[in-house]
Amino acid sequence: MTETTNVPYDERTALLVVDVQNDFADPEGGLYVSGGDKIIPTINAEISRAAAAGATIVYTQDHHPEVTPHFAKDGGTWPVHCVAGTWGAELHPDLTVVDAPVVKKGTGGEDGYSAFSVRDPESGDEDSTGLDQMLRDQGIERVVVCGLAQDVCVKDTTLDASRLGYETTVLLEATRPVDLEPGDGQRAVDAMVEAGAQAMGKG
Ligand code: VGL
Ligand code: ZN
Repeated sequence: MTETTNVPYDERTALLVVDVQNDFADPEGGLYVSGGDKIIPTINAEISRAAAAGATIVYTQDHHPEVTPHFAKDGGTWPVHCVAGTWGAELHPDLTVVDAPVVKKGTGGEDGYSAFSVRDPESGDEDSTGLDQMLRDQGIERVVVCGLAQDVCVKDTTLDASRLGYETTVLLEATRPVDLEPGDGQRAVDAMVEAGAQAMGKG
């Protein structure tokens, strides 16, 4: 049975569906997050409840050039993933995609961990993705975060949302961690809660 949450969606709420892309959510993907495929039905149920309530829905897509200091082969941290124009960068085919904005992050070679901001891994310069302004223009006050990965992009998106003043909820049933180091997923939950976000459900 597909789990659903009891998050109350309304016109002032935005559901952020973070990086549900083949490289993270397909076992054949370049940076597969264990269980990433299993949460898609739960995410789809949230999307349908959010859409029915008139909430705003925003998808994000990790979107890297072939060469970027984000990748281990170029001096960074991660195996190659979500290269623009490849299968791995596409949203997972099982994800319900409604007519809604898609925020691409990392396109210029930056680390794009948060849906709200990107950061140059060498200079540390930060830049906005424009999402905060988009949500403010629509009168959004509450943000609900789901997707991948719990200890990377979901975490940074949730921390930013909370810092930017949104009433923020992360859906633990609809996210999974990379756990590069054992315990990263739980530490991410602790950090999100510490920042004032509500963690809903059991991961
Ligand atoms: C992500 C690692 C590297 C994510 C993106 O979407 O959580 N993780 N790039
Ligand atoms: Zn990435």
